[in-house]
Amino acid sequence: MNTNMFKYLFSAMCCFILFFQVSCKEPQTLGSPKNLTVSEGFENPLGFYNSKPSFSWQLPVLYEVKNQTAYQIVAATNPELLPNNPDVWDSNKQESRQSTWINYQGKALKSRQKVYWQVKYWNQDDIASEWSEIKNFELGLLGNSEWHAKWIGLDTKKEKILGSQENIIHRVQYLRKGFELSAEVASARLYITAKGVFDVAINGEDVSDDVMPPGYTPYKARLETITYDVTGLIVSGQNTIGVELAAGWHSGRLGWKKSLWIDTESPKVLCQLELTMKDGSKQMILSDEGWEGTTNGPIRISEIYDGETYDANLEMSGWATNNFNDKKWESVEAFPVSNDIRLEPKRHTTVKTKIELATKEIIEKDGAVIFDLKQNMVGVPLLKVPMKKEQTLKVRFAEMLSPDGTFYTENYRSAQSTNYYTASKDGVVEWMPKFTFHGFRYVELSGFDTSKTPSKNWVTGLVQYSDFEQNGTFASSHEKLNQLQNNIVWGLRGNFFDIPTDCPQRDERMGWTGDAQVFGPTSMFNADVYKFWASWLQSVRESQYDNGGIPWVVPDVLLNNKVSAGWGDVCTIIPWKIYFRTGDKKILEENFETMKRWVAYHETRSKDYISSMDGFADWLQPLPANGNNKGDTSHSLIGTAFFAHSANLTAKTAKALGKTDAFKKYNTLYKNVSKAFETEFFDENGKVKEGTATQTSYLLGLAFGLISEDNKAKAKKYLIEKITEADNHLRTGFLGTPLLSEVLDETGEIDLMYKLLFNETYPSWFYSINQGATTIWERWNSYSKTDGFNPQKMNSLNHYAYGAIGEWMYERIAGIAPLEPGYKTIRIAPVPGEPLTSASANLNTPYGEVASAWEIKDKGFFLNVTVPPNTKAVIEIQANTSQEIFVNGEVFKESENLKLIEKGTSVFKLSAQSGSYNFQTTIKE
Ligand code: RAM
Repeated sequence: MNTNMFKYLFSAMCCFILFFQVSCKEPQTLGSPKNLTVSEGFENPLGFYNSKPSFSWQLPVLYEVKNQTAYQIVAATNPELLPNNPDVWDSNKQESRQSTWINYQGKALKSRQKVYWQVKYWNQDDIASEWSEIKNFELGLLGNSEWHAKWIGLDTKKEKILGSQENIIHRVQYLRKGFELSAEVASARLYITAKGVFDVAINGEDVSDDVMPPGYTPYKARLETITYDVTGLIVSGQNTIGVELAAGWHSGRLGWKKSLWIDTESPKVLCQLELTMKDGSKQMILSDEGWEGTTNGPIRISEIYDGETYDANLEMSGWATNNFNDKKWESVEAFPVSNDIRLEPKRHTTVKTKIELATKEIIEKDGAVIFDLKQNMVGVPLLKVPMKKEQTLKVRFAEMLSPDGTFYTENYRSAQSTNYYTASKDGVVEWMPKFTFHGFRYVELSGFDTSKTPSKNWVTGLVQYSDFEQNGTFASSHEKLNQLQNNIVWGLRGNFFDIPTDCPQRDERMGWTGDAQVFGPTSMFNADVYKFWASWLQSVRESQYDNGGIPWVVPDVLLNNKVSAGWGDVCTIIPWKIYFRTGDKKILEENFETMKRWVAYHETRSKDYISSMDGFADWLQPLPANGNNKGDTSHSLIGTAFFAHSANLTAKTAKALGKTDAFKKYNTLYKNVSKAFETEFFDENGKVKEGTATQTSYLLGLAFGLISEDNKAKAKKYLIEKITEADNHLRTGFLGTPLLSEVLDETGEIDLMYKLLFNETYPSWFYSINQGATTIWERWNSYSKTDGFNPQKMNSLNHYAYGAIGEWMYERIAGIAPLEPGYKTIRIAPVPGEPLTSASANLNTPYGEVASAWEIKDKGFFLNVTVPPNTKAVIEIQANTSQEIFVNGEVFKESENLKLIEKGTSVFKLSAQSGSYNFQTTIKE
């Protein structure tokens, strides 16, 4: 036998043995669970906030895994103890289909503790899976008593530098401390926060790439603390820690209330470096009076609204390293940590630079050079510009150019949004501002070395937002609809800068509650923002007034005790929407008290259930008869509608939480307010009474279920009349717009909704796209090619509210919606309509990825659906007979995976187990 033949026979034998083994052996274990997270979607968090977390995982996509019937979680202080000797928690085998939000029930956990955990599941046939990989979480410092450090900083108020609005400017502080370690370090954690914003370095190395930490909370109530693993930065022997500290939201100009800027507290930092040595001993390096500081560093001024000024002549090379002489620096002031402001680990992710945008075009105009990124964005520019010593580079920003090519900055209002950089030598300067951010598409530079020809690589846009990932995609056959989706996503990226902001560029950038309420649901499809919202809702709770009112903005920097209907209702709407999309009851538990107090506040502002709560009404309704930003809809009608809606959501919350009495109470209240609403504002024919009949008044009545069964069809008829009167155009502002699609869809007017969505003329979504929009605008007519900019200065070109249509695009154009909380049952019901020939979306649900993609071609309707494990889907498909439906190439017949549950006149409802399906039907003529 020659060697080749031997090889051949040998390998054939091996194959045979292998095949025999594989085919004869029943699978003993299944593939392990995936995507393990704790609480609101954290993966291996460090400095975690929650000592009673919940656990979630996803089942792998495998033919043999349809559902989970049981699970087991084990947790230990050391990964080596897993899975057999868990010393923290063993859930034991639990018969349960639940694979998300399982509450921890092990030993009490304390600050700094690191817990390792893993999970396994049993499938529908009671076959166990492999254990998952081991994940962990490490708690931060959970209470003020854990802090031994002191608040430190320089008195920056005493210089009395005044800013653009006579606001006190606090110069940026540079603070440092050297320390010596005699032993070798095994592990090091830096716990840190600031009254202001900071950047920290150890031995000259940046500790992180976080942008403006710790972030923005109601500072009088709570400050977030951050934990960094700095083990790799500490050496034995001499070390140095250095902190740059700026005013940020805490001590800078924010909002419009001058009295609040005049007397802001000088920024301070609090940090505690905890070291565990290799010999097991522990040591702490604290912020205290032993630190030195200066304000004579290169960052001279940094304000969120006004921008940053940098003087390279004042650079202090190596200031955060051991070899720096700080003799000329001052000793800092130190203050003990008090109990009145809670120090809690940050409960969502910090802002980071997420995307880099290259300059697409350079425009030279009247001596200035303008860099066009072709995308309205939020963050800072990274500059690489040739300069001559002592030249000062001026960096201006704009969202758009005026028709004559000049910079349009009127809409920044009092925000200067300008950076300055003074060069200390000739050559290319590389710089980016650190403690400010801008909303812009264009960057204008002047003051550089004019002997050099401007080049695109001088300016790169660093896009900054809270560090979350994309959670879904939407695409279609229509270019403008795809641009709209793009604009929605950019609106999200631009206004999720630690808190949900109304706009990112002018002298606001505040957590306007109404805008958040309107856009929140759409954001949840596009990005993984559960933790972002849960965190901000904590700020909402902390900002609620004693009388139950919710302020206009959260954190409340207006401090005017004013409340607006449709704005304050964010505290009922967002928790409910989050619950429905995640299935996590914790969000309801956390917010239930606030909801009740808000509804009680509604009650105090109404008589016989009719509200007198004022507010911004249907803000920025287009073409208002009265010319007012508040639109034409009756304020009392709006107030009463939201009173009813919030009572209803509170009732639903009570029900979900098993609180029967509370459910009855709020449900009765909802019914009473609804009845009063209809009697007060609608006549017996379902028509809105004189003076208040707007699209929005009908939408509110229909969307919130406030119109009696008998009158619904009539009210709908009047709504359609209103739309027809407007030549099939919308006439809705902030409050009405998100309800349009919902109401028209539910009342069977999908064609009309398609008409509104695909309108090209004002007012419509595509109108702004036709004028060149790359984000969602504040107004339906912020700009037009023929008339230029809206003359009002309140004219943001990056305001996410009208992007609320995104929810309907996912849920109905592509067709993915939850039927049960958390997508345990999914509704796949796309509604194809002219002019689309295809649409698709995918979405990361708590159970895994759902996909729906349809296409019309050659008189056929093709639908591809993916249903994740441990869920089921109800798929609605149009056909006249089941013979017309083809599944994976064959005529539909019932199987274990796919059952017919309802046959309407032309729609078949199928129940589908997890898996992938290709449907095909014939298009009806
Ligand atoms: C504007 C804000 C916000 C809106 C309020 C009423 O100043 O930008 O969008 O909610 O007014």
